[in-house]
Amino acid sequence: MALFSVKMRSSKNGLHISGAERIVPEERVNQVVLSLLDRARKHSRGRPDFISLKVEELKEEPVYLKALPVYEVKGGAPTETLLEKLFSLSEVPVSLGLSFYRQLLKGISPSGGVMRGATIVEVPSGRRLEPDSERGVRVSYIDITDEAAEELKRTAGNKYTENFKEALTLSTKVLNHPDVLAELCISDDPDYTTGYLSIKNLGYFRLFNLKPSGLPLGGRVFFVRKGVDLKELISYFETKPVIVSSVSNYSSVSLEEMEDFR
Ligand code: WAQ
Ligand code: MG
Repeated sequence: MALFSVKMRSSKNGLHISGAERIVPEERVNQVVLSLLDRARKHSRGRPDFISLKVEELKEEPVYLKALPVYEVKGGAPTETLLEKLFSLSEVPVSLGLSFYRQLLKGISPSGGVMRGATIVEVPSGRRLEPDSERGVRVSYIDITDEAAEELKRTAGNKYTENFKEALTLSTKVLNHPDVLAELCISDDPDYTTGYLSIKNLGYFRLFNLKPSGLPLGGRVFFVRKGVDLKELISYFETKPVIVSSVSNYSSVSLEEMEDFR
């Protein structure tokens, strides 16, 4: 059965309000178009005056992936201490990781704001590789099956959010590329203070209070190996269809317990 990509984005007075995408079989396209339309109209950031819906048949078979294992990082230590520990478990030098964390909180685009996409950072040089640093690189053609989403809801319990589901889906695609070493993400939503650091071969570490409440800044950093084929990498992010079809474990970990990952 043919699969279709359905994408929605909305804006008001030219300013972005929301966006979402699904990958579904042909028979569910009508239903999904309506639900995305509904979602666009009811968004908390305002009533849009422009909604774009795009329906497109997939030209390529999707890759089906198991979601990254999720670890809630227990608090009790300063955020930078937790990040330092996590970066020390990755191939990203701690000082480089922390420096990009601070840049995200200051506004990482050349004009000092948020980027629409992510920055790609070469390890260990710290060189930024994305062709357009104002916009960044957007990951697209991603979805999670209803069954996997239900299972994620069950395992995450009261820590489940839609933002979390979508971020885990995106990060599972990103970390699946062999040259991606880690991804750091901070929401640009002023009230969404939970972010994450995903680390190759370890998983998705959820960090609460990664940014101060009220801050309208954030972004994503993809840390990649030196020598990566950049064109191939960007093409994978932008065009390869990926569906998360099962989940891994959901657990929590303290600063001390992180030593066990070494
Ligand atoms: N591809 C690449 N970068 C993106 C994309 C995309 N599709 N969408 C957003 N970004 C970048 C962009 O710079 C945004 O400013 C930034 O990421 C944050 O996007 O476990 O809500 O949609 O609960 O605000 C994390 C969930 C939620 C943590 C992240 O991101 C958890 C979130 P937002
Ligand atoms: Mg946002």
